[in-house]
Amino acid sequence: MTVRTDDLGRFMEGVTRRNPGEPEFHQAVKEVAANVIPYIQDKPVYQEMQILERMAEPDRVIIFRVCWEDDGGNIRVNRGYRVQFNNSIGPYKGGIRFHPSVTLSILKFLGFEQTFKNSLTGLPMGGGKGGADFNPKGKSDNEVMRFCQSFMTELSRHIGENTDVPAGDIGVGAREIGYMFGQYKRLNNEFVGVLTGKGLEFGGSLIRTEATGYGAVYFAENMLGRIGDSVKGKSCVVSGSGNVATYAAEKILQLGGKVLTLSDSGGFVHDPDGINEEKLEFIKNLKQVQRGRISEYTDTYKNATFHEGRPWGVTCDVALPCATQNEITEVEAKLLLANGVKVVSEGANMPTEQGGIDAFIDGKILFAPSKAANAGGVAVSGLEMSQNSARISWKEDELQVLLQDIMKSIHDNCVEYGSEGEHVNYLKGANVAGFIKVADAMVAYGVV
Ligand code: NDP
Ligand code: 2IT
Repeated sequence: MTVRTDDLGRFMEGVTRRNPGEPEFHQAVKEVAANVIPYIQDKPVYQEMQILERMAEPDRVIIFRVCWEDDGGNIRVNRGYRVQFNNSIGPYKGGIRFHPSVTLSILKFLGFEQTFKNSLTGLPMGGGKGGADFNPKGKSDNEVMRFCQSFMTELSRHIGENTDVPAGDIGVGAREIGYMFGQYKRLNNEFVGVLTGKGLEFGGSLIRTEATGYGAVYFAENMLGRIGDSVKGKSCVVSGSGNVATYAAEKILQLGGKVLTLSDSGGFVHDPDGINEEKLEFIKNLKQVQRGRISEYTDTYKNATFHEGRPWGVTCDVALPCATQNEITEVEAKLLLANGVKVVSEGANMPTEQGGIDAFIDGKILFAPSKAANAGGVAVSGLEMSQNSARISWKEDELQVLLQDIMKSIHDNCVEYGSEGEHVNYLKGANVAGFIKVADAMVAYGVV
């Protein structure tokens, strides 16, 4: 069968028509389809069964009203969502995001990506994502609790340990998971592993908190290791200062790299002396306990400077975008390349715009796409599910080894499907390897 150059265009025309006004979703689907369509040209079964078309359609989308009362006694209304994207290889699995920017388009892109990412982990998990346009910033603990309880009152009807297992994402950490798990347990009168990222006292797994950031750095280390190099001695620019960013920074330090920046939505701090362990603890406390702003770092560390905007103009060997989607534009990607970046490992989901991805691929640097690089978080979520089902808890050293093994095997899988001569196109490798397992399961099920 010959490759038809208009196939991607025709496929995307259909996706765009059926999902109007959803630019992030179109972007995520196009990125995958650009690699999968050429791959399936000589595999008629996937074409006859319309596998890619079916994968681009969520199994179901649940949208609901979330009412809650603020501390002033005012009634507030938000919109909640759960996108159950694909459960071909396991229960729907994926995080919950609370951020004012949340839209259906963003959650559909995240659920679509999650399906491929979860497939890459090798664990039996389907793809899903949820959230709300609720802004936890500036809210009291009691307000966050009332919101989480109201959100879970509706969500609880649609999830379950064998159906759909949510976890955290932007704006949802240990505090929110605790409130939501408490409400699920109360409503259903059962103690089961229906959420991951739980506190250690109630079924959480060791190293789940660290896993996404650590995993993104392990992936970079694997890519560098393949060409006889390592993170040791490398200068690293990291964006974000939340869960993923701070543990990515921690692992860089453990591997002997230098962390030059961290950021939040207000801007970034650049510390030419390097953000060491002590400074990183200061930032974790500032952002996660005090819920302050990254700019306050320069009040204590006087050699550092604060800048509005994003950190991609700072010269580095390794860039780790760990904040949010589309935070590296084509112009910023070209700036990173011009300044000599050698590795980009995406801790956030879809942090690079398509033009930026094209620049990294053309530049033949080591570029790890998010669905491969940040899969360590959901992988340890999968291990948390296993521990909950068996009512056991594994030791930290066992989990550390499992996480490293999973990241290595995702890396090797990308090499298998993404090699182009000496060079590896990790984007192609991740998209094709993630596709195959889900596609084969869908073929086995027939038309469902
Ligand atoms: P957190 O809420 O812990 O931290 C998010 C960080 O990113 C904060 O520093 C926040 O700044 C910044 N940020 C959020 N939105 C924006 C924005 N629109 N513009 C600029 N900065 C922004 O979230 P996580 O660390 O958990 O998630 C970060 C990324 O990693 C997301 O893309 C998420 O989907 C992805 N991810 C997370 C996983 C996990 O296990 N938690 C797993 C895999 C991927 P501020 O404080 O100002 O809001
Ligand atoms: O994007 C992601 O992989 C996550 N937010 C984590 C999902 C999970 O179920 O642990």
